[in-house]
Amino acid sequence: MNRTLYQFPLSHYCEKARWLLDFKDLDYKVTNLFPGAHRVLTVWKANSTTVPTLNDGQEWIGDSTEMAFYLDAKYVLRPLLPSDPEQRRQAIILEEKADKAGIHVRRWAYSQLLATPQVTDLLFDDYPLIKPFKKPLAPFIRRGIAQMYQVNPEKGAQSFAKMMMMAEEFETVLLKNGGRYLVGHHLGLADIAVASLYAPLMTIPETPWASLHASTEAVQQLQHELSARPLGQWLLRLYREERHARGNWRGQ
Ligand SMILES: N[C@@H](CCC(=O)N[C@@H](CS)C(=O)NCC(=O)O)C(=O)O
Repeated sequence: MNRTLYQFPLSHYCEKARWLLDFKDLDYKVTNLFPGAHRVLTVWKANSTTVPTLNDGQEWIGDSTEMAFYLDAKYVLRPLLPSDPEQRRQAIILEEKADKAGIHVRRWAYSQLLATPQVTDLLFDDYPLIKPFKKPLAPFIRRGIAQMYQVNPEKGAQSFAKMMMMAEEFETVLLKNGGRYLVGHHLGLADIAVASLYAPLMTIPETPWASLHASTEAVQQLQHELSARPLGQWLLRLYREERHARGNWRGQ
């Protein structure tokens, strides 16, 4: 197999990329890059500063949205985007919004959880060469993450408001479309983007974030609230019924 997804195990954009590949029924290897050092490879090969980065044969793609377009163009079975032009347009708009919401989900979640031992474990435990240095390195990595993603209580509160406002928008679209999918009558790019980018807020078995549920009161409270709402119930259903993971999020 000549297809590798480079990732951080904890990243929800990487979950989105894994789900895109799984949806397409493609085999792939998952390789973890360490935050910071990842740029050596991603900038060199894909001209991108972020993961997920996909290497598919001769091709390198350094962004999850570009990956979706690339995969749909190259592997035409099981389309991620609808063929109807209006639905296609809607799906692309929703996907872009989901990517923006993902930034707020990440900032809020880190503002609640960055200091917890569970997050430290998730940041280090899948890197056998670095794990032995977890204790001395953890404060530097936490500081780097806080700086890079502007994680602080004030920004966290703003992000909470934004991600909830966007959740409401997605929920309205979902309910208008019958409650099963965001666009049309099949799982597609918009669903995968929204579900994976909000997934860290829920307790979903076999995802990187399953261990975080009991971490803080605010997270528990939000999970409780989301689980009682259509969007949360939809997200849990998608994971239960339509997330057929082939690759292992832990990578190697
Ligand atoms: N627009 C990008 C966003 C990906 C992204 O934000 N990745 C984060 C991890 S969640 C990353 O690589 N951060 C490291 C960095 O910016 O140096 C995509 O959809 O692929």
